[in-house]
Amino acid sequence: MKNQLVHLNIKQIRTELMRFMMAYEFALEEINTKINILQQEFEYVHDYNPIEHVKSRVKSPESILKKVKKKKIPLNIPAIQEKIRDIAGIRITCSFVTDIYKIANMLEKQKDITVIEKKDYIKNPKPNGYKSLHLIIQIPIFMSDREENIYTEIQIRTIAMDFWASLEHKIYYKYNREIPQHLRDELKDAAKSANELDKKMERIHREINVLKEAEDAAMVNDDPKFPADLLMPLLSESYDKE
Ligand code: 0O2
Repeated sequence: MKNQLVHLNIKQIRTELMRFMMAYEFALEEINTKINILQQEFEYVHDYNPIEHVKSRVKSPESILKKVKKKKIPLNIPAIQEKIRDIAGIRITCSFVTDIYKIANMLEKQKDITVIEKKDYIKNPKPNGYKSLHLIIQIPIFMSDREENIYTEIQIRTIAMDFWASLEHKIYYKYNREIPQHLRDELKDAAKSANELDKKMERIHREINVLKEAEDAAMVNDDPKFPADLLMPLLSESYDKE
């Protein structure tokens, strides 16, 4: 009888743990779908893709437990859900800095996303040179018998910022969090170069855009798939009133 009870409890705990982890997977699926839609629509309307790539991950149980210990969080599911807000994480890499804010703004405006916290390490970089826009959001997940609001961390950065952060992350762990001063200086210098590259690339992009817009405007009247004279009524006032 006692054995049966222990077995039952272990089964219950296992089910709860599975549900706990699955909720984060579902949150990531929801957000990935949102990003995918934004990406496709943006590309169609603006003829360019502001997102280079997207990576997502659920923190491993080992990393969660490490953080629980480090932050002295009580070892129970509700406390962990409330206090560790980056169990689900998404990293969006954009082409240009302006795209970062556009993407953040498009996500923030969605009705089912609640922004809990925003850290702008682009306007206020970390002392080591780290740059990125971080959003902690909550998104509802609907399961068979419950609805849960799941915290997710979204990091948005440029390719140059991402390149810098990945290298710094490797060095940080290689030196067990104590990076020698000369490497810290080099990293700071590299962060400055990455920043200059971002600015230069954005300038070039803007210049090309002006040329492209002029070309598009000239071409639009000649597109046989969308004959301007037939489509004009769609935009006219009389059509709006009908
Ligand atoms: P990992 O291994 O990437 O998951 P928190 O500890 O998250 O509750 P914190 O540190 O105030 O609170 O959060 P912050 O500043 O928003 O940083 C969260 C995440 O941003 C980090 O997660 C890193 O992924 C990234 N990050 C922040 N600062 C740096 C930095 O200086 N260099 C690099 N390379 N990444 C950074 P984790 O959990 O620390 O690490």
